[in-house]
Amino acid sequence: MKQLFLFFTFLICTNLIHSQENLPTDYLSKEFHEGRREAFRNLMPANSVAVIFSYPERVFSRDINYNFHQNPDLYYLTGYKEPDAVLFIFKEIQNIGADSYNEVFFVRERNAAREIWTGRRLGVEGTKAKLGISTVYNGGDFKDFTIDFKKFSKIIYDKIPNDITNDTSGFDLFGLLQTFKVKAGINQEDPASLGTFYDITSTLREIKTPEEVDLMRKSVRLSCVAHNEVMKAINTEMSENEADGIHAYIHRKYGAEGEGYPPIVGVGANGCILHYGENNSTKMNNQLLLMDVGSEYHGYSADVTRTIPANGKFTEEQKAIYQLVYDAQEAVFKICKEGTPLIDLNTTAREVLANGLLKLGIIKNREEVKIYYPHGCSHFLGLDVHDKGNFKGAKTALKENMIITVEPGIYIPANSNCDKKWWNIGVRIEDDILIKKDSYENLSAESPRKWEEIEKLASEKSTFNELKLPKI
Ligand SMILES: [Mn+2]
Repeated sequence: MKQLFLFFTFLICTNLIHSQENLPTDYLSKEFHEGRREAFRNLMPANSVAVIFSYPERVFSRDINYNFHQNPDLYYLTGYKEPDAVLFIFKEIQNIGADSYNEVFFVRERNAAREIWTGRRLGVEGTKAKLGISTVYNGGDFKDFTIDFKKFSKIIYDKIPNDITNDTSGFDLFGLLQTFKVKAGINQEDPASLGTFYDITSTLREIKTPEEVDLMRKSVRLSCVAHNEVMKAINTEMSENEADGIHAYIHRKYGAEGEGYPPIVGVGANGCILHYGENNSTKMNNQLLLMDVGSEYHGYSADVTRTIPANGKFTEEQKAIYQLVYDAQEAVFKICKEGTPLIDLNTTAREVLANGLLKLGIIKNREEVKIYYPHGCSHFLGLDVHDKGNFKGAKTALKENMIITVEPGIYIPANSNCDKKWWNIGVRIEDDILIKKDSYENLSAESPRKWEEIEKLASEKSTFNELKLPKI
């Protein structure tokens, strides 16, 4: 009987596994996610339970949602990519009746009718088979599931969103959150729980495992190919949106799901807006183009910025600012290794930029550097473009297998208090750096940074120059 049951389970699973063909084969393995859950459990205090919800779905247009993006913490711990789910990780083994487990995962129920409309669902059996989690139930089972939250010394959870839709089923994210709050007796978020959750996920995620480094390498490399192709394709008649589109095409050509953040593609004055996102200037003319664009590959975000002249040649002023930002970046690279305090990265960049701006006569005293360099030099990079990491002040130092950005910049908007020959020059150069014991590896080295090399690449032809489409 048991064999027969196993046979049918196998059939169902096989059916599920084969239900979608030609999927990528380089997703994180279930062993990776299992290892991360175990590492998470090791950092939990005694007699505690951690609760990790999926992200909410968000409306794009009336009854159409944005493409769903999973909560990176839940993805990291499970590989599950669907909404309406909640994971419980227990520090100790729980024995309820005949059942024994140290994690329980509630997922979206399979529903043939809904799946025709909104896509395949892994369901309970698929989650067990593909993600290797053994205790899995439908979200609808959570309400009657016995978890006595009062017996735990600590319940660890992340911020609870209060602006999500309620499909009234009781087992969408809204229903799961409500049920959790009632069961756990939570009326108000406990800052200590949020703090513990952040500390644990940051401690894990700030150090990349070899599997993660492989995916990061891929994400960053293919983003570099995209930057290089735009450098070749660029011309004064191109629109910001078209440059954005070339990035997007190349990302997808290499199998990336999309971009890790809204692309910043800004010419001239637009390049001086730090998080410019309209990308709607119809012509580049003879301006500088700042492109801060990175792919998301299997969850992992690249974050690469290149600044290039649309006509292929830097002016003297553009070159002077560009070289200064380049020098700042080089100075920071030199101290990229385990043990360097994180704040030294920004201090070093600011020092070089302040000296340079003084020399060019753009500022009168060192303090004014923050007018033209208003942001920091580095952030962690990974599943989130501004990835989680434990920054605890001046003593926090770089560690082996962290991945950070190094991204100095200078932005001189029109009407700045300097010679107007500098106006509307915005330059940022951003690379993705893997920290090693005594050195670093620049994962984005495939895209040129030296102004001479950029001009050389810009003089080459791109396959996109040959693309002929009808006029409309
Ligand atoms: Mn960045």
